[in-house]
Amino acid sequence: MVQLADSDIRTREVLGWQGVHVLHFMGSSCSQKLRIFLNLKKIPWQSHPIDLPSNENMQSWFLGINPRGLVPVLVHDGAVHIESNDIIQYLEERFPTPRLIPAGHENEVAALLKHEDDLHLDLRTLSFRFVFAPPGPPKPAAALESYIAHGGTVQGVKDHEKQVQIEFWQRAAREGFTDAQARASALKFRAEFDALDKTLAKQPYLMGGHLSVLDIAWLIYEHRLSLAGYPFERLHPHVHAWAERLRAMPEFANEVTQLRHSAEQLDTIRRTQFGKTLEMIAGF
Ligand SMILES: N[C@@H](CCC(=O)N[C@@H](CS)C(=O)NCC(=O)O)C(=O)O
Repeated sequence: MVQLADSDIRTREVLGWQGVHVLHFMGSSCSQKLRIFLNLKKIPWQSHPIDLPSNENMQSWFLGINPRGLVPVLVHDGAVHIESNDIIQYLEERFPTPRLIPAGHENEVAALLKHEDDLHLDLRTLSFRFVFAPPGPPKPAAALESYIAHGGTVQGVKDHEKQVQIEFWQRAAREGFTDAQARASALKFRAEFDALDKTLAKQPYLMGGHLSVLDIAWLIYEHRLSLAGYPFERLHPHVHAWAERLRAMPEFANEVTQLRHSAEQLDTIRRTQFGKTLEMIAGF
């Protein structure tokens, strides 16, 4: 679990926040995952929107709460928790009903969520290439400089994960999101969703007969990749049917229907992205 140490937290006002507070962004996939979890659990929470497109997450107020500069962040009774999957596992312990991690499967679920999180930068690559499609570098140099200069620690030590983020944005500024990167990321997801499709051919949810956090986590990926033009219905029909069922539930629908672009804009981005769609680049 990543609960920050007192010395990591420079924005001291959050230490006085009582109850469940979430710093998040409407269109962020990890924030959507956490909000769906909170909806299903019916946990009351206070919202603190952080505007990623204007790089609010790279300014010192937010970096004083999460030195990684990432959303979502949970502040629970003055304790700061980062990393969406850790936040979810922490809240599952504190608010055990309804169960979204089956009893006795905590370690297995933790490993499966870690595997899902390891694909996050691949999701980001495909999102920036096919969904957000910014005309220039995704992070302006000034925002990136502020982020780098801030420093900060996680659990008292200099943070390796922040360096990973810096390198991701620096590379994006240098090279953009190339065909080769997009193809490699798409192929990773194809292998994952091939396996999930086999599972969902046999059972209604990823862990069997009941909805779990794994359904939430993978639905979020499926949803974003659908927006990027990934052909789920053709390649993974059971995943497609499962996703349609989940998206029809209000706890999911409220979080995934709001987009930064209209459907028409998305379609235009998809078709005009250097003249190439995800399907063409990945060879799907
Ligand atoms: N492993 C992290 C990943 C969090 C993450 O990358 N969040 C994205 C939004 S989905 C973010 O804050 N990006 C910062 C940015 O776009 O500047 C988690 O699960 O919380």
